[in-house]
Amino acid sequence: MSRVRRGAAVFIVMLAICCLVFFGCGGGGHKIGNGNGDGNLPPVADFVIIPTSGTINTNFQFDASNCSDDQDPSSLLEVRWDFDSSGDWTSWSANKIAYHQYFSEGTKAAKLEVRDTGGLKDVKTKVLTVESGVTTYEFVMTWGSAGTGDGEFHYPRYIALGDNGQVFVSDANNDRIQKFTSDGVFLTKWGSRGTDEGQFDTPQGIAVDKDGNVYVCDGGNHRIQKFTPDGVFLAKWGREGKISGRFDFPIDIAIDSVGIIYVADKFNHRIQVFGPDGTYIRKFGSYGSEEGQLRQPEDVTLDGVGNIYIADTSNHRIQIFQNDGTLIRAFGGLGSTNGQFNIPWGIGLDSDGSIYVGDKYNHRIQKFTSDGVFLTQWGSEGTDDGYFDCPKGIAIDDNGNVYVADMRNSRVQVFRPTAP
Ligand SMILES: [Ca+2]
Ligand SMILES: [Ca+2]
Repeated sequence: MSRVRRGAAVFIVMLAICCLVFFGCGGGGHKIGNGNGDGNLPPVADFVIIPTSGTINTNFQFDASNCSDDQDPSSLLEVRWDFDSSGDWTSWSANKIAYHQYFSEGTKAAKLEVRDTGGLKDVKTKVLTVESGVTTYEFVMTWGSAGTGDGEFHYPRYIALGDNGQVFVSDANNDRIQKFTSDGVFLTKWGSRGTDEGQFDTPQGIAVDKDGNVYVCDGGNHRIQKFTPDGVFLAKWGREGKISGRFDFPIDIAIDSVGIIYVADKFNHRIQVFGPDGTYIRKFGSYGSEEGQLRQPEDVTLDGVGNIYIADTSNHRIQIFQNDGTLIRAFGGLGSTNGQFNIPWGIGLDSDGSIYVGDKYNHRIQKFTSDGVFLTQWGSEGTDDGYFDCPKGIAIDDNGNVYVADMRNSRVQVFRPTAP
């Protein structure tokens, strides 16, 4: 056989093999099988993501129930997931529903792989966007200006909200309490400079009990005074001193659901606890910078389960205690970056347990999770709407609106949360 004819024969054999592969195994060219001769086809991967977009708080549901196959019912197909295309796959499972939460914002490429009982596979990728989900705050309204008239202030310090949304403000350097509607309409006022019942020396923290009665820290008189919702004097207790039950400038007050009263006793560097009638019960805290110690605490606030949040002001931190005085956690430190403070001296808690802090010389409000993780902050020094000059007391209503005593601007400012 000549070299040419032998080459032609090889070519024909090769062509025959190609045809056999193409038509024999390919089933006439309209199907591609697995090579086992059973005609099995790969499954088709498909899935939906619910919701289609979300935040770092969203637990996304991934549903691959719509995967299909030529031979196997969906129940026999197995799936696995790589939720962020990291190469880190879940285990194979016949369960078509999976859940995943993303802890960082950004665009994610979620991958599904499906396989049939013959081992044939298919992959599908879908892209979703995860937002940060952090609520921000926008200015709503302000009221007040420097002065002594109704609705005017001289260095307002603390704010408390009544059951019907009334806003009580300690107008400290005017030695009085003022009461407003939630829209800032002046309702009433009481108090003047002095030591008689119903008079004040720079009133500070305010608390409203379940009956609507108003407790006021009468700082310079080293006592607590109790009033009706309209300011009629009811009771008082305390005098200057270091022993239990006495005060050295009581500056903030909080009342729990059964009427137990907590007082931040500023220059005694402690929290004192009283019964509803002012009977001394116990105290905790001592001067120092170790964990659990206090230096000039200026705010005490309670959450719904009785934990105690303290602005440990001169230590530039927030400390959270259990009801028995055991420290849960401390966070903060002197500075101006997120999560640091320069004289934190006001605390607000919302119904979700988030913590708001009046950060005096950083002229801003900072918001944290109940675990003390920084969430957001707003404000800087100034006199325009939304700016602050030493923001102090904070109160949050049931709708998440944040009321701030903007001390050296002698006004109240209100902010509302905006959906992320
Ligand atoms: Ca198949
Ligand atoms: Ca408080």
